[in-house]
Amino acid sequence: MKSIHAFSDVQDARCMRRCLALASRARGLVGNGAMVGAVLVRKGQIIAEAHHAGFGLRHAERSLLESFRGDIHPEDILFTNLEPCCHTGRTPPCTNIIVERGIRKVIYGMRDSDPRVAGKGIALLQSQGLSVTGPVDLAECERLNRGFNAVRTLGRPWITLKMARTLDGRIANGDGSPLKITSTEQDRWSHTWLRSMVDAILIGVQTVMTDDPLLDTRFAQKLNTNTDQYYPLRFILDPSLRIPEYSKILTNSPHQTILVAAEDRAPADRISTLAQRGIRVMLAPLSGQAFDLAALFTLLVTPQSDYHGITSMLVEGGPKTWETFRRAGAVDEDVVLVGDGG
Ligand code: AOF
Ligand code: ZN
Repeated sequence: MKSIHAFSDVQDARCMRRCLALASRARGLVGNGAMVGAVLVRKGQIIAEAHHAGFGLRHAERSLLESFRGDIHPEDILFTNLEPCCHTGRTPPCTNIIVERGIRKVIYGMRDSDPRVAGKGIALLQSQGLSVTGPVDLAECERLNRGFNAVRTLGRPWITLKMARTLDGRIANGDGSPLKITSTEQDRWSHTWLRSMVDAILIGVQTVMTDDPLLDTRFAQKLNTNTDQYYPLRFILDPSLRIPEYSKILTNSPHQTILVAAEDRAPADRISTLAQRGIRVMLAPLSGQAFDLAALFTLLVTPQSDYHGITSMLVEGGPKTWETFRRAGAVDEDVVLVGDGG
C-alpha cells in the first residue's frame, strides 16, 4: 500500500533507474556479490546517493547514511534496487542503520535472493514500523543483477554463449590458421554489449592456440561517463597448461588472466613460472576429458584470498567449450554473430 508521501509510479521508476545507474558503476568490482545503488529522496528531489563500491566494502544504504550528515525528515524516502540486508556478513546489517537513522519509508527494486536475507530484511523493517514498498522496476533490477541471482539460486554464474560464424557456416579455417569472421562494427557491438556487461570471459586453450586473442574491450563504446573503461577477467580452460608462453593474453594485462588447469595434470614447475609472472592458476577436477562443470562453477563463484568470485560469464569458444556448456544445460543466453569478415 502506498503512503500519502509516495510519488507517482513514474517518479519511483526514475529514482530506481538512478539506483541502477549508480549500482552499475561497480561492475566487476563486487566479486560474487550484488551491484547496489541507493538514493535518498526529499519532496521529489534526490538529496543523497551512494553505491556499493566493491567486494567487502560498505553496502549502498550504509554508505549513503554514513556520509549523509543532515537530519532525516519523516517524509524522506530511501530507494535501493535491492532489499536491504539484515544479516552480518563482511559488513553489518543495513537494516540496523536504516532504523537507527530514523528512515520511515523504503522503496526497493527487488527482493534479495541470498538465503540469509530473502524477504527477512523487508519483514524486519516493517516490524519496526517502517513503510516498505516494492518491487519497483523489477525487470531492470533483475537484469542488472541476473548474475548475482544465478549464483544465489543456481550456484553458478549467469552464462552467455557467443559464437561467430561466416555466412556459409564456417567457424575456423581447416588448416588451423585464424579466421576473421566479424566486422569491426560487430566487434564494437560485442565489446560494448557482451564483453563490457560480464564479470568474465571464458575460452578454451585451443582458441588461444588458433586465434591468439586479447579478449579485451578495445572497441567498446563508453556508456557511462562516470566509469573508466572496463576490462572483464579472462579465464582459459587449459587442463595441462599447454598455453604458449607469449600468447597475448599472458603478456597483456596478465593480472586479468586466470588459467584453469586440471588438478592431476598441471605441471607444478609451470604453475610457479606462471605465478612469478603474476598469472593465476586455479585447479579444478576433470570429468573425462572436460572439466567437471559443477566443480568449476563452485570454484568460479567462491571468493578466496585475492579472488572475489564472479557472477556472470561470456563463453566465447571454441567448439569443444561450447559443447561442454551446452550439454550441461548451462547456457542462459545464446548469441550467434554471422559475419563476412568485412
Ligand atoms: C544491501 N546493500 O549494497 C549490498 C547487499 O559479504 P557482504 O557482507 O557484502 O554481504 C553480501 C550480501 O549482502 C549479498 O549476498 C547480498 O545478500 C547483500 N548485498 N545488500 O543491503 C548492498 N551489496
Ligand atoms: Zn546491506
